[in-house]
Order: sequence, then C-alpha cells, then structure tokens
Amino acid sequence: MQITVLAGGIGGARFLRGVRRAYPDAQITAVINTGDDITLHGLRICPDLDSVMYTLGGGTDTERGWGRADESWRVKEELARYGAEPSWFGLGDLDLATHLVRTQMLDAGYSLTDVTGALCDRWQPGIRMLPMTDARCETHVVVQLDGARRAIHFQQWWIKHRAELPAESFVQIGLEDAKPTEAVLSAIADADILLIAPSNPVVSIGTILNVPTMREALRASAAPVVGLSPIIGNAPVRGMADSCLPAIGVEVSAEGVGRHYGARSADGVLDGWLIQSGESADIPGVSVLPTPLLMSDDEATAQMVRDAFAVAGLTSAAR
Ligand code: FO1
Repeated sequence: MQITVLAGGIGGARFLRGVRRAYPDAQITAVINTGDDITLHGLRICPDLDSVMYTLGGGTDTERGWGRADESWRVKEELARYGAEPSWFGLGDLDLATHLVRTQMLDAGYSLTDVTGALCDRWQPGIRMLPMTDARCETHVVVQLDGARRAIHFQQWWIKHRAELPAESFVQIGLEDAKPTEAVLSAIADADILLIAPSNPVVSIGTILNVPTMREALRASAAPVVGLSPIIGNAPVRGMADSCLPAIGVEVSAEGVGRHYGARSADGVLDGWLIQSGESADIPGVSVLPTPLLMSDDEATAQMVRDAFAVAGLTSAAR
C-alpha cells in the first residue's frame, strides 16, 4: 500500500505520526512544503522538512513543536554579541549542525531531495520525505510596515512580527519557475491514497498546490484525494491559518477551506473532506465526514487517518 501525504511542518509532522501508526506496513511518502525555507547567516534552513524529520525521528522538542530537544542557544547568543542580524530567529546549537550539513551538500551540488534523504539516513523517520520541489520559492508576505507597503520573508512575519501585521497577500518568489520533482510526481501517480494533512491551507498546503502542475498531478491520479480540515469551529487548531485565510478571501471554516481546495469534479483536488464532529460543510462533489479531528495523541490521529481511508472507500472505519 502506498500512501502519499501533502504536509507542512508542525501540524503535518503530528499528522504523519498518526499515518505511520495507522498503517505501519505501508510505504508512506510525505510531500513537504519548502516555502518557509530561508537562508540566514549563510545557512539554508528548511523549517517544515526539519519539523517532520525531527518529529518522526524522535529528536524534536515536543513543547516548542520545532527544533531540537535539549537544545542550547550559545551560538545564537554569540551572534547577537557580534550584532549579527537577524537576532529574532531561534537558531539552536544542535539544529545548526543540520543547517551546516545541508548547506555544505547543497553547495556541493546535491539537490534538496538528495540532501533530505541524506539527513534522513541519520534520523530514520520511518517515511520517505520529499521536498515539494528542488527549486527555491520562498513565501513572502505583503504588509504595511514603517509606512510603506513591502514584502517581508514569511519567517520575519511569523517570528519577528508574530503574524500580527495584517497580510495583504502571500507570494512565493520564483514559484512560476518551479516544478514538482520527478520523485514527487511518481509518489502522486503511484499512490493508493493521497492525503492532505491539516496543515496551514495557505502557506503550507496552498504553497504545495501552487507549484505549477502539482494540482494537475493530483487530479490525474487514480487514487482518491482526502483532506483533513485544519480549522475547527472558526479557528485553526494551531498556528496562524486565521491570519492567512482572509488574505486570500477564504472563510476561516472547514467549509471555506474545503471549497477553496475544491472538488476534483469541479477543477479542484478533493474527493473527501474530514471536518470536526458536530460540524457540517456543504461542498458539492466532495464526500464530507464529521469526525473528531484533535490530534491529541498518536492514536487519535491514527483514527483520523483510518476515517480518511473510509471516506476514500478503502476500508470501513471501525470506531
Ligand atoms: N518559530 C518561532 O516561532 N520562533 C523561532 O525562533 C523559530 C526558529 C526556528 C528555527 C528552525 C526551524 O526549523 C523552525 C523555527 N521556527 C521558529 C518555527 C518555524 O518558523 C515554523 O515551524 C514554520 O516555518 C511555520 O510553520
């Protein structure tokens, strides 16, 4: 059984732990957002790839959700003493080793796909992790700042400004020249089921879907596509989706996001859509299943994955 999952960082990692628990014998491939990537202090940093790798590899700080457990910040403090900007980015000493190895391999000419594979040799996440593309397409946020309209890097908006600057729009620089890697296209074409994790629908899933020809690849796949709503009620379970959705004119609700992804029969990608128990969503052409969506632990998440299989008609979810 081949399961392919489109995922972002922290929420995506938690979801992938549930996929791995529900179907431990399946070949699981995660297609991961790289729009959050940034180059700082000369190093290439890939937050969503690292969140998934550390979380599934057992190295993440579960409290923070990103970065390493038992982390220290001595290099960050020393950089600040030099006045080396930016000082707002949390660069951990252990995390630094990942960025050094990644940057060295990229500079040697390896693709991000190959680099990710090499880093995973150490972490053994138990799934295959693929960047959505090997091209650079960093998300920038258009905001009003110091009296002028400007595009700042997503990480600056998210970390330094805590997503409190109203986002006018999101732009992935260079996206028009990007394309899914061959490995991603194969993982989509060969899948028995395609899952869209409950990650940020704008800057994570939206970025993946905006890679040219990615939507077409999903629509061409014989596998059912089932998504899980990242919104419960009118708020995201975690993160800042509610600060992102208004910028693209999408209602902060499970129905709004489901309609935004769209039914496969109506030029979208969805066959199925899981929403929180007790809620309803009318998305013509999409099978909607209300079910508990809080990823409170791996078993709860695993049950969500089983429910997605049931919606896809692949099993009957035994509750
Ligand atoms: N998030 C923060 O809120 N503050 C940070 O200082 C921070 C540093 C950081 C370093 C490496 C890394 O892989 C992730 C980091 N994150 C930090 C999280 C990151 O901004 C988010 O995980 C995603 O980019 C958005 O989901």
